Amino acid sequence: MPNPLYDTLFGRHAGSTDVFLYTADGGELSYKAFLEQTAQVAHALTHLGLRAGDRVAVQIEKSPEALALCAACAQGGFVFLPLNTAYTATELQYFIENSGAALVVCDSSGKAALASVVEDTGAKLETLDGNGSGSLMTLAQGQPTEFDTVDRDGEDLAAFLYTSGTTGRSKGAMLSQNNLLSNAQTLVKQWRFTKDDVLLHALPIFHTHGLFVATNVCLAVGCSMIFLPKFDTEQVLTHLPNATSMMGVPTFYTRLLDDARFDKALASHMRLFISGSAPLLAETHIRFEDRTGHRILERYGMTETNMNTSNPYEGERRAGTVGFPLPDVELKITDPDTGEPVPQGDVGIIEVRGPNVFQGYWQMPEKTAAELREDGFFITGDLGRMDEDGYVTIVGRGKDLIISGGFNIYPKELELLLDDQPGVLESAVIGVPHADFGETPVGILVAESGQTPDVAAIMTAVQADLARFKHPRKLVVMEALPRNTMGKVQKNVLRDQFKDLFVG
Ligand code: MCA
Ligand code: AMP
Repeated sequence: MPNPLYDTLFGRHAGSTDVFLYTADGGELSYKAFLEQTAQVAHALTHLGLRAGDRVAVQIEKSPEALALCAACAQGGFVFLPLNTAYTATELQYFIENSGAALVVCDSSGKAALASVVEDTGAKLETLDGNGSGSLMTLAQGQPTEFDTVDRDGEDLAAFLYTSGTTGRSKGAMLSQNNLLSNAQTLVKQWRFTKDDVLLHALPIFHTHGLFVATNVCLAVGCSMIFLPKFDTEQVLTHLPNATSMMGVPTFYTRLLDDARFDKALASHMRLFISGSAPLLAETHIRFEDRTGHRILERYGMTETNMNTSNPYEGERRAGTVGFPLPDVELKITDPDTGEPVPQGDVGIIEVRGPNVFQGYWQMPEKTAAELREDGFFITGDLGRMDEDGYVTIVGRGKDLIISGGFNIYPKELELLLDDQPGVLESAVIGVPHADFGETPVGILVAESGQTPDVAAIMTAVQADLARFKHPRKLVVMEALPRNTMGKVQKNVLRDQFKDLFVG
């Protein structure tokens, strides 16, 4: 039975004894063994009563078994919904409720906190730990190692990925099989991946970058991955000589450059370093080339669209730019007020259209209509320009977003929490430059008349419900927020005022 995503990325490797994953502990897993485990997990999911189209929400550590669960969702026709391992139970509750997940899979350590949430929604709860154990795997063991792949159409949904919003409420971006597949196939060609590649994989697998870009590109050609639990400079330096390619956020590259052992010899076996998810400073690009002789290939994408642009494999990789639109992606730069294309070279909002563009936000027709035009162009909210050679440069964001080490933080979410704190009249959260994470959040508080907010107590209170990476790095009390004549808070003024807090 046809199931384009499963058949193309997974099914065709059935029986292959080639290595799919090398693990940090020296182990290796063949495609055959991986797909047998996938089939067992697919049986386990079916035994749990899941039906095609059901959402499977997972907050689990990175492991081969976690990937098998993702593959099993493709094979069984379930919608995979990965969640950042840093999210707190409070944050998870919204995703589970909003998605209507039929099954939640979590680490054993998080089970107690989620029990009451799933009791309210009626979802089933199973565990899968970083070492591959847990109740889901117990169910899978002993199941047949073959599974009748469920019939799916390319337009059927394959994944939900939540992205935060400028209103502070996260939106479930619905991605179809074709969205994922078309982009993986395009990237393989664009970046010249072959079966002989060994991809050093140190990204998390709950976001587009580590899951759909890195993993799907590898699966699309049947190459191997060195599958590290997380980015750790020591581990990356150890495994780099055995790899041919690596994908990372800019923090990966600045951390490597900060280590004197990272040199030309260590990178001599590599053919490609790719960066994305956040701006790579031109300075990092140049330092990297000076040190290793490699020019990092920078590309640009979004959860809603997968990858949109890429610097060329052959040809000039231009520092500070994100390259050209991918072959099947139409890209235009428009005036935010009129939606009309701006003159060539001018700055405007980047809009994209193509087989990569998502199907809309889950149960949010107004938000979908506001960002996805009827003609199929998606309004990214990123500000960019295209030079006369066709290279796209991202010059800023039309949306209020902070990107810290490749993780997105929406100021509104933090501001809503800060505004609720005792003695706080209002607040503004800004992103300021940070040497390691690129940007980091700082909260500016204005006191209610006659009050002195307890900054330390406020910090503790907001941290309780927020994932660690979203915690404001500093809270500052000011007399008043700078506003323009329309009364709008001038965050650019604040950003300028606090720009040197964490660099220098
Ligand atoms: C961890 N911490 C962070 C971050 N990560 N704080 C701010 N920003 C972060 N990104 C916290 C830790 O909890 C820890 O807190 C402290 O910071 C320092 O931990 P450290 O060990 O240095 O962190 P790490 O574990 O090394 O993680 C940093 C990292 C990681 C390697 C940069 O965040 C990472 O792998 N980022 C990649 C994100 C990614 O894949 N984004 C793709 C999104 P404490 O010590 O106080 O407990 S997809 C996307 O954007 C689109 C589609 C695209 O174009 O790709
Ligand atoms: P996400 O919501 O996690 O998918 O993040 C997508 C956002 O990351 C984009 O809208 C951009 O603002 C940003 N982004 C991704 N790649 C790049 C890049 N190479 N340079 C600058 N920003 C990027």
